[in-house]
Amino acid sequence: MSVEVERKFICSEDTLKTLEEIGVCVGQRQFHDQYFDTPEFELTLRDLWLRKRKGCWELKSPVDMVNGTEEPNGEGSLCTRYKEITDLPEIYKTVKEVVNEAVKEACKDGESGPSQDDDSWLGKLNLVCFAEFTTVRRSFTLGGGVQIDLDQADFGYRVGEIEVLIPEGGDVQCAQEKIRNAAQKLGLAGNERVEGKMDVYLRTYHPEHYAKLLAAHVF
Ligand code: V4E
Repeated sequence: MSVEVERKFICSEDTLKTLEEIGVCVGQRQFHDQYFDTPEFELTLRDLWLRKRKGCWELKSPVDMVNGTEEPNGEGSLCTRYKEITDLPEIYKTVKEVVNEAVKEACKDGESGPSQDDDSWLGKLNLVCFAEFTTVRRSFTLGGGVQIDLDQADFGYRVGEIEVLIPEGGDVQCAQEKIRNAAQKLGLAGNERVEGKMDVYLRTYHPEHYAKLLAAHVF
């Protein structure tokens, strides 16, 4: 399992020019994401993000700093850290643990577990699609395990992310340091949090869901 440490940024023309000078473009791809939750938002209110991308299931769950001594407004507060679970039985187990008791009970009998080509487990866990959009992504590498993605979502939002993948239990502070260096090279000055695609999607299309996540300090 890997942990994705990342910082989002708004890519100005100047930043793009610098990126094209100092980075290596490793390709462009397009993908469609579908995100799932219960009607009571039991997953997203816990900052759990279940999605299907290119036919594969992924669950992103937040990673806490063990000895987190982050200075406020430092790189740590700009970076998010999420564990990426891609093993479907593991995803199912994690999701089942957080959905409400009534649903859990209903799943107890004749439980066979999910399979990649059968999505009936979604209905059993009361999961419905609450967001779907397509992204065109251009990726660059800066070396040292630093990847930069420039995303254009089909609902009109553009955002960049600097990301470093580390193994679970790996050195988050080292990853944050690499991200800080990359941000400096790209001339990113601001210290304010930049919205992700989901923030903008929910704020625009599902303001009630968005308000609940804001109130729960997920966004
Ligand atoms: C973790 C998360 C969500 C799931 C989507 O994550 P994100 O990295 O924004 O999407 P994407 O398409 O870049 O995924 P990748 O290809 O890198 O795996 S939706 C909301 N969150 C939480 C979150 C947050 N609280 N704040 C910020 C700035 N981003 C994400």
